[in-house]
Amino acid sequence: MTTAAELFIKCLENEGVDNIFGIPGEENLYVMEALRNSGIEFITVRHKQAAAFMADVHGRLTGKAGVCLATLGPGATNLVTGFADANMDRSPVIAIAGQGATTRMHKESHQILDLVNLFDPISKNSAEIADVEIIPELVRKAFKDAQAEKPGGAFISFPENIAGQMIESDLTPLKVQSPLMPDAPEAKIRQAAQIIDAAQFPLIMAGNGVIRSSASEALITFAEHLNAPVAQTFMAKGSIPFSHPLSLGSIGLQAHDYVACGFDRADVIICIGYDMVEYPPRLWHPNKDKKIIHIDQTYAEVDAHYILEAGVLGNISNSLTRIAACTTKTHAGKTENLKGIIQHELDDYASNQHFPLKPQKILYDTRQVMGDEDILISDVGAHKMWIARLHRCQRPNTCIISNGFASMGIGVPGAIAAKMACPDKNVLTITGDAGFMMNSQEIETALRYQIAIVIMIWNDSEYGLIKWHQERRFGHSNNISFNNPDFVKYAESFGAKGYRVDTAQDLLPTLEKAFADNTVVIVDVPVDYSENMKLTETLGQLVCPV
Ligand SMILES: Cc1ncc(C[n+]2csc(CCOP(=O)(O)OP(=O)(O)O)c2C)c(N)n1
Repeated sequence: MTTAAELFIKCLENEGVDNIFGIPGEENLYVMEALRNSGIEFITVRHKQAAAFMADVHGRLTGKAGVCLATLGPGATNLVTGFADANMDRSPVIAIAGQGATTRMHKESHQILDLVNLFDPISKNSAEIADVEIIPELVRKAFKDAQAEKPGGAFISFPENIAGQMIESDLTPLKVQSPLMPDAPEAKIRQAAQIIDAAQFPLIMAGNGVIRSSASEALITFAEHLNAPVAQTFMAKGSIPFSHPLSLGSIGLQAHDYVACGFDRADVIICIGYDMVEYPPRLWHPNKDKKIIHIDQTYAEVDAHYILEAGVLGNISNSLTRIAACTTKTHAGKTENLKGIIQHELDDYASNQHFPLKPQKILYDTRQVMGDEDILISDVGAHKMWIARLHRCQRPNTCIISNGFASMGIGVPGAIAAKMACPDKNVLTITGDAGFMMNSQEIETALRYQIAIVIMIWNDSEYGLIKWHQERRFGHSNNISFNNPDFVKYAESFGAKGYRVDTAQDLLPTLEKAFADNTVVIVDVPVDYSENMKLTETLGQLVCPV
């Protein structure tokens, strides 16, 4: 005889879960007890929001659902932001919350809240284990829904009286069947090829779906075959190496960036794994004058600025290979001007000695220290915009940016999950000082589990991105300043290491030392955000090179 909680944990093992991020609570005592005898490691964290962000980044990097756990009421509500972030960033995540006994859920009762309804609008599937009999089905369905394209969140509420029930029947986990994405119909492949052959300047926009479906190699071959330039959304950075001659860089800054110039000239845009949650079509297709080809595993969202000339649904790599085989024309490519400007911008700052440091200089040096396979996790703020534009990302899944829900606070927990998933890689998070303080408590978690990460804080004592927006809109800013702790002492108080960068030439050796320390290290970098408005002015006056 086993408990329902033991069966539940067996079902998680059956799904290949190796760790759960969370905080134990009174209503999941049976689940915690069942975990003791399982092969699953429970990572005890300091805030449930961080647990959800960890599951989020785990899901994004591995393609397998990350799992987080909390208790009922306030424990579950604490999961919400990180879970919503995963759901909208299309990362597979399972959130499990304890719940009060079913005998008290129909009335006002201590800490009871309708969790299934709370999570419903922020998940693909939200359900309660109302009976032990349904555990194998419910768990299989949660994982299947979370991991199917487009991936997202599944929520499971587990009432404590059900979790503790003894099971006499022979309930066992259901067989896991991985769905195979079918190939696109031939007629659609030919239609797309004809449109591309007839194009003057086809341009490829790669989205996160390329990375999720491991289609990077097929994308590169496709672009080379067509000799067509490739822009990437923030979440598709690395789908083609920055150094590739056909790579335009990242698109998504809500202004007329250099990369957008490629869009102005293009008559056909080939969107591959593109997700408009990242970058709305009206920003890159304001005049509705281009032909759009949608190549993805799911059908396109409806948008007045995203009316398709052709939709090719199916396995992305297979579609790209077959479309390329049907095309006969090689195109102009011709991206040197655009690419050159961005590379120039970086090179110009390579030996900039200004203090506080310029964002361009920080990102130049960061790339010098990080190997192509090392992972950078961005938090959310002005620093994210600079990372998206200027971080030269070479490989898929080596620059993680949240750009669907785009929640601050992902940096530190995200870095912890990334290092756990990829222990052989160096992991750096770049975070604003505000976003850092939202989940800085997880430094203790990282130290306790001996997870070595480097946390670089861009220190401006302000909500930098909001100041940027206020100045752009109104010419002044208000209510965006705050004071910071001494970040070096803060790090040391946890038993971590802390370094402050006092001159521009300090940064490179400090970063090298930080990675060599092989522990949790904070690097406090004063940043000169006067560059933000300068960038706005430059982009405002931008005339696209022809
Ligand atoms: C949880 C959350 N709250 C608020 C926002 C809105 N927001 C986006 S960036 C930002 C300021 C970020 O400041 P900081 O972390 O210091 O980074 P910086 O912009 O200075 O680089 C705010 C308030 C958000 N995206 N997520």
